[in-house]
Amino acid sequence: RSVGVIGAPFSGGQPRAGVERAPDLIRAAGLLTRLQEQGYAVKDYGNLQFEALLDGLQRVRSVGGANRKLSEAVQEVKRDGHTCVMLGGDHSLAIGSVHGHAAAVGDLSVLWVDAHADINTPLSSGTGNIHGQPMSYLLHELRDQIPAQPSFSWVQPCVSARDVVYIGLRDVDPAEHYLLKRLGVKVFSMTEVDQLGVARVMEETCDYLSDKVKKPIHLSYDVDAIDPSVTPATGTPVAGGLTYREGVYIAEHIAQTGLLSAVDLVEVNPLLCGEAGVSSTVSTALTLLLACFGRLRQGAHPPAYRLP
Ligand code: DIR
Ligand code: MN
Ligand code: MN
Ligand code: MN
Repeated sequence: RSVGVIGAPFSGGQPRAGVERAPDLIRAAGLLTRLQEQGYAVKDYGNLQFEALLDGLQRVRSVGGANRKLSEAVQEVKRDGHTCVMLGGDHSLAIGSVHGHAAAVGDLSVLWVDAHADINTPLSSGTGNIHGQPMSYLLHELRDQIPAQPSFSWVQPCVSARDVVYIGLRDVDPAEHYLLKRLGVKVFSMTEVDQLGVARVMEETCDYLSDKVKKPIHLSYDVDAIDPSVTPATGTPVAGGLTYREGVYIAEHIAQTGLLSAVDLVEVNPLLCGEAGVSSTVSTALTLLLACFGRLRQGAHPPAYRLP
């Protein structure tokens, strides 16, 4: 029962500055001590330092370089035997995080909790922002859709479409919708959350992911999955998101599988709203992470507890 925390203060996968400040904010909210109080040994691997590169508008070289570094760091955390927590930064960092995780442990299940599918290819993307594309770099099935880019030559696709589940989608581009349907990816959009309720969504998610072999789970949690009334401090908020309670339930349920092997918490940007909104967003991010590591809302006590 140990956690390794990596800070990845990187914003080059999208145009809004500020998201690089999130790792320190989430630590300052008490992540490390709270995890220790939950019974985990915690090792903080610190913040990665990314080189400033001369780069084009979409910062392909910066994003490639940052993710290469992150992949190495995640491999180290996994080889040290910890569950990995990657504090972003923007969601382009999932390329390095999932890649490093798979390089260290082999086949993975990926649970992607997000308002967005982040499966645009470099050619299908309307914005060019790489935080809207990480899944296309990771999927075996999309290998031939990724043009050769020197800064990404180190990336090998490492996830199969059948091992991916999405929850929370509500802003999906036409090309993304086409790809999700063509690849037969399991998706619980907000419509299915409304229809089934989050408890059944999580039952079906776990049944689906552990159908044959139980693979280690990579949870990639974009804070914009949660409704912007709760988490406004994010770059691409979309109305109609998960409630705080639904968001926490997803994390609680994944913790109970015992298969959680790496978590990304990304897209917290403190420069995009007022102080109250930032504080609500950061404390929600913290709560989600604590729930990933077994915190239950019913409370808890050590086995040897005695009344004072
Ligand atoms: C859009 C928005 N689909 C894009 N994606 C976002 O830029 O590709 N992802 N905001 O997080
Ligand atoms: Mn995302
Ligand atoms: Mn998103
Ligand atoms: Mn289950």
